[in-house]
Amino acid sequence: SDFTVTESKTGSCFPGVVKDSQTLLGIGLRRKSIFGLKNVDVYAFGIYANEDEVQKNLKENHGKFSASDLKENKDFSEELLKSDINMTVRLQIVYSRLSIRSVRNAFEESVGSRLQKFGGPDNKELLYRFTSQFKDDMKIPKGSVIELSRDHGHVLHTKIDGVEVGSIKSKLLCQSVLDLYIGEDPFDRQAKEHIMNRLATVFDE
Ligand code: DAO
Ligand code: DAO
Repeated sequence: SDFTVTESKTGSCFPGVVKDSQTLLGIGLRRKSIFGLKNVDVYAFGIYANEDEVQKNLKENHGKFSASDLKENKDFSEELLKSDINMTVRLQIVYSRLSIRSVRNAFEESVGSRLQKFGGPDNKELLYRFTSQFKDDMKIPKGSVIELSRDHGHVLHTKIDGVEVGSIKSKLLCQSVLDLYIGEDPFDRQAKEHIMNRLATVFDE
């Protein structure tokens, strides 16, 4: 399966499959308002998981639901976030003036709020451990590909253009990063819906 999917607004291409037979479940767009004025497209993203693994791990609890029940089921996405199932978020940068400073700031805001939501207020150290992976002299021009992947044992690996820049073992961090895309208040609602529909079909098989 060497197909690719193109995000239509930005032209970003996503491979159909990444490592360990994780297949593309859905794509979306991360936008951000700058100066409280205009929304800019920052990156396109694709979310991946091995569907057999999802089925094996979650079917026991959710097998009794039909696919359409599952789409409405908040517990299902929460369980997926907390689980130890391998998942990958692939980001393709479309904003051409991204500085490491603005990545750090955005991350403190987006991931920081999730760390607080799931783990309480004492997570500055964890946030700092993550952001200190980004060095000030790193460049992330338009077209850069960043991969965040959760591997067994709740290890979050960060890769930039195929090169690993660091890994952190933390269930809370993994859950918080995935929450941005498939949690309660996702960056791209339509993308989340699409991903959940796709996973629901796994349970019909
Ligand atoms: O130039 O300060 C600015 C505005 C750009 C907004 C950038 C948001 C960064 C979002 C996180 C990107 C993670 C790769
Ligand atoms: O979109 O708000 C957001 C956060 C997304 C997580 C991005 C982490 C990417 C880290 C890349 C560092 C590049 C030097």
